[in-house]
Amino acid sequence: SVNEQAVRAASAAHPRHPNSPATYGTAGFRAHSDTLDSTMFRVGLLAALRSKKLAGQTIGVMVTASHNPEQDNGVKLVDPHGEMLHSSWEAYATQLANAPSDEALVATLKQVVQVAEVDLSQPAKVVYGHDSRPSCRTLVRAVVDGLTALDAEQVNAGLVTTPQLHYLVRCYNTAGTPQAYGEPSVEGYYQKLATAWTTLATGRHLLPALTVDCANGVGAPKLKEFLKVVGQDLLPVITVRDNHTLAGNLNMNCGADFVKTQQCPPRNVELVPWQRYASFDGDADRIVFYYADGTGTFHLLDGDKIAGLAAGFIMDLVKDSGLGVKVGVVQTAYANGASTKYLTEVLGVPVQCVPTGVKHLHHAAESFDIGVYFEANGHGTVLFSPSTLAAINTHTPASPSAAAALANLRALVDLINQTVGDAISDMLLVEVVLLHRQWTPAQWDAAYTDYPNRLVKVLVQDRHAFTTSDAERKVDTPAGLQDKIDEAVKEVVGGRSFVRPSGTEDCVRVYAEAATRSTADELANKVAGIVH
Ligand code: 16G
Ligand code: ZN
Repeated sequence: SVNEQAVRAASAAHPRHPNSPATYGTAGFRAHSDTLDSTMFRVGLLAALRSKKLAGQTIGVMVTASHNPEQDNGVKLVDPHGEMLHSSWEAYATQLANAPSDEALVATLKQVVQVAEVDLSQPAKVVYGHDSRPSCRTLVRAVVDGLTALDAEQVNAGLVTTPQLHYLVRCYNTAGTPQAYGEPSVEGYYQKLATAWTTLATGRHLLPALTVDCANGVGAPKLKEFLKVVGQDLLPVITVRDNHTLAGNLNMNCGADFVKTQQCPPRNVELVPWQRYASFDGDADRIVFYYADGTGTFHLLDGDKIAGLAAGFIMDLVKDSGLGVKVGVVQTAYANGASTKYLTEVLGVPVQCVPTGVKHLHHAAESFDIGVYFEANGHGTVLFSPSTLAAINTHTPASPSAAAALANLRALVDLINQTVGDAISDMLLVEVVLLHRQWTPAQWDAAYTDYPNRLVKVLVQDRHAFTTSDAERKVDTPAGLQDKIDEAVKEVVGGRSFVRPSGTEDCVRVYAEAATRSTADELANKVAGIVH
């Protein structure tokens, strides 16, 4: 049974903050760091229970608030395969976080043990890590207190990117099996990626250096560590916004979220025309690319563009190697209509649309032989099904060119972090394609031109009154709203618009797309007016 004494005593050292976050949402718990101490302690308890439930398999805990302001923090659990916590357990996280007192926490804990049928006699093992936020030190200590209260074995991964933590979890749980994913260490992660990169890049004509904005976050030291392993002579990269220790800098006027939402380079960065740039977000699980043309005009190469680039390249390798497997792409409603058109009509690849949130994309991508998924915001990866991996490993190529394609595909499997979107790994994926194609960013961009679009935030009385269906492309309630949106859309050439409640902020988001900048803006404002 639960050591109530130990839990109660430990909980007393982590009293609940009245403003601590109430729900475990798409991004886990996220809030101002001052409110999170009890939340972290309780997540430590839950991670231990989750591991026990899964017979002692290793669970991950990542302390980060990604692209949020530096004073915020957050926490997410990682399931054994390196994927997001199973949704059936999100409610337990919420229940534990909301218990009003130490006594109530003990009672809730016992209830979770019972409802989730956790066998407390099982062992527990948890690996935890954190991003570069100053608040992480004390918050990680609270997680550790939770783990200790339930006697979980602990591995401290220290300062890591979110995808590195996901990688570690999968490695621990597959070690010694035929599905072994890699050495369970950050060095093992670098080695795996560097070896794959070396295979794919050796003998190619190097492209000019890529400049990477690290959002002044954990991506900075980790990218630099990786570059040391792989060597600048094989991967020329210049890091900027790479000071993760100076307070006040994280995500400040830079990073993937800033670049994507502001549609401009990081503040005070003068882009050299036609050169390649990329931006990581604060925990290095998202990346976007961009460049300026000869007139200085900014061009964004977002998650949709990455999906198109990656899918086209992988389809070519599959065809050239003679493998009979199928590629599919997963997007959300935010994907630019021009990208969906390009994927279906030019590449001829099946595209599936799912609700926002990595877990939905990841899950859908698992149903393809090779599933490419990206959110427009730059989060995504590529998944290879078990049977596809077997085929890639055992296939006998029919010609030297088929053998070369197969060797590239094998290296690509190792280059891609299949547990979750990963800025470092996705950077390498894009760079491999550009290297092999000898493309400038403008040649990559030429695949299609984004339709003008606008995203607006609408503050409403109760965002939970808004429910959607058809992968968030239709609102079901409030009743009658969809009809009004349809009417507004009909009046605009090339119009498309949808409304969804945010999963991370107290607001409703309106997206609109149209043939021109001004009509896209008009449509967004009109629909926002209807929602309000
Ligand atoms: C979360 C999601 C991200 C999504 C975003 C949408 C994960 C790990 N993260 O950050 O994928 O794009 O929410 O935010 O699933 P919104 O619901 O506020 O629009
Ligand atoms: Zn992130």
